[in-house]
Amino acid sequence: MKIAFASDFHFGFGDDALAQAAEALRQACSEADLVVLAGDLFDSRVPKQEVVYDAVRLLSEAKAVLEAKATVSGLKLRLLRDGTETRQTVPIVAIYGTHERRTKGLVNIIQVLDSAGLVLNCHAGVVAADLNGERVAIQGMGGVPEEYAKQVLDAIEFKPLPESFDVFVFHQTLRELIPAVAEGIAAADLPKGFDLYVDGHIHWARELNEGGKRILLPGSTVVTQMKKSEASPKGFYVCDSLSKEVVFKEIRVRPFVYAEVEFKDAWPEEVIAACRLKLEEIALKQAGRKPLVKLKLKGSLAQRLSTSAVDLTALEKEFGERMLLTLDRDFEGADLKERIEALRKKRGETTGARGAGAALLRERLKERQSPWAEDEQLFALLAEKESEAALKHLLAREI
Ligand SMILES: [Mn+2]
Repeated sequence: MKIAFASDFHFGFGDDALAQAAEALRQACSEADLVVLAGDLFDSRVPKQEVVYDAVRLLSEAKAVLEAKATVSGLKLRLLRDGTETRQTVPIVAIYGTHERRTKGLVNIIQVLDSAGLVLNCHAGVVAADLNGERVAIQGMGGVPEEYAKQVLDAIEFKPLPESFDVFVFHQTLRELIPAVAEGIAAADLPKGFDLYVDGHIHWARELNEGGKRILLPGSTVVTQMKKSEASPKGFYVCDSLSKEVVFKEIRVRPFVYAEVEFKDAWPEEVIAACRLKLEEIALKQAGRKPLVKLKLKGSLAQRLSTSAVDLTALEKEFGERMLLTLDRDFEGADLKERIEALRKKRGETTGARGAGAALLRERLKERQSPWAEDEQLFALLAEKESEAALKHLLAREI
């Protein structure tokens, strides 16, 4: 049996996300009997209806292709979930990722797609696929906050099925890959005995072997963070469950170029000239789609000039027609105050006023020694603007 593993489509993250997911999914359907999606199909917890519309159309198309194939090949599917076993026909298996995860009591978009018959949600469940006497079993766990991952893994007690090619699909950071996330799980924490482990979440494709566990990271199909690590090929994996062979299939994507220029005690005009030279060089190499380009400016400026002394607006305008350009000033020694300000601004943008509001509310509740101060679900519901659900939650619990 051929199984395709893809991940992190991030529907809703601009036009590239849809176009590149479509390319990956169409190619995966033409090459595999079964498609497994390892989370973050969508970029947000509550995607816009326009985004859902596009995704539904794409998945319906993929489902039709795979179902037609299954009719010819005789592929049989069963889903074991919540203590019941059901016969299924949809050869697309999915879990939710960190971007789609919602708090207890709320419905996530993968559950919506599952109930619409477009995917089989295998979070805490098993999809068993039989093809001509050969069996593949896919089990999974959706993306949870890193600090709870081990706990959830242990609670569900995943076990491989007898006499099958067993795949465990999840959506977490692995300490072996990103040691900085100290609370994350390590390969040793993963359930034992599976033939293959497939992890979403990490956006670059890679195959690794940790302590005898074979782990595949399909990576994302779109660049969502302009980091050096995202400048690697995008695509999906196809695994042959009989030969156990795995092949990476690259897809066509908008080119992403990450480059750095380094300076020492440079004057602003020197910085601009060097950047222009580098950008010309990048632009010349590109043919076809407008590339995404990130140019990082490193090193130091003359006489400890502030980074604002380097005016890059003309450069941005000059190359705007030829590329989607981001210039990142990362000069050392420049105004520390300025950098701290920038960092603060960035933090404020991501956590937002909502986070500050929640912190204030919690503080007030603590002052009054209210037991609600510790109620994580209440805060999660408020953060998702689910005021009605929050009210219900308040009324349901007697304190
Ligand atoms: Mn992701």
